[in-house]
Amino acid sequence: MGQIVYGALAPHPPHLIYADNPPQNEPRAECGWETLRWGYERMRKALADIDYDTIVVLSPHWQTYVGTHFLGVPHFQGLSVDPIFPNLFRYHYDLRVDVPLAEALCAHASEAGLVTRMMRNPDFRVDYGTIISCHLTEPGWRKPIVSISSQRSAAYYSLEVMQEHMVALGKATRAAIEASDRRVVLLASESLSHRHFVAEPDVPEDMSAEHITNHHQYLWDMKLIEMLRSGRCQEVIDLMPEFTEQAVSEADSGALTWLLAALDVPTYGAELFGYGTVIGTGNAVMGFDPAKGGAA
Ligand code: 2X7
Ligand code: FE2
Repeated sequence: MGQIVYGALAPHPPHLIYADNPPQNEPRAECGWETLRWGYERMRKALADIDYDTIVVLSPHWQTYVGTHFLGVPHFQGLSVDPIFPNLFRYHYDLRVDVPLAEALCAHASEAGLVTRMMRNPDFRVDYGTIISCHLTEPGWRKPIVSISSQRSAAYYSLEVMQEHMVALGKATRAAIEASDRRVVLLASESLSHRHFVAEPDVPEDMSAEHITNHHQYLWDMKLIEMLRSGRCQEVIDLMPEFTEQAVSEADSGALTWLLAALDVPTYGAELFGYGTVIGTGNAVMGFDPAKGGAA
């Protein structure tokens, strides 16, 4: 029987790749955003002790307006350029997809009443949210992935409709994985508060310019982190529409709601590996370990 062996909040600011200087990325940096990069390092250490087959990620930067889509081609290769930060992120990706698991997820979601589609275009450009969260979680790309689009029901209908869809998608994700033979790590690829500056310093990695955009956003980030750390995940789901609106959060993608629902709404705490701001947005790297019941 398959199993979800780990679930993480795994934000995807391109700045973290830029500052890490991996060979796949063209621009080079001196330093920057260490609290988050070291946070990912700690999460990778935690994952090193866990045996898993596939990473399943939901990203805000693959946006679909009619239903939820799943990558459905075994191999993708290309150049991903961040449209806002082409100076920081020009990344040559080469990744494998666990197509049978993607098809199982798609079928289960469809049976649950969601509109779904497999994405079979071999020339499709994989979104940078998927690439960055997967790279920072497993820089060796040794595991195949399943990438799930963000259905923009929050924008098209309302945050409440998004919540209903994502809870259903989370439950379907769990059921599909349990019916498979895969051990899976789930990633919700998103920032928490997401109000950002509209200009960057001359030296992008100049950390004297980096801080949260305002106190209000910081308070929301700390509130969410504290609730996740103490396993108050149903409260997080209940608060999500208000949080998303007030903190202009990337949770409008549905990624965090999906993650919590797929983990069966944990009552144990997530471990906080790191928190930091990126061009004013709030980002936390956090992991739920169902086997340990969470060690906050
Ligand atoms: O997509 C992003 C993000 N989520 C956070 C910060 C900066 C840039 O891009
Ligand atoms: Fe983003």
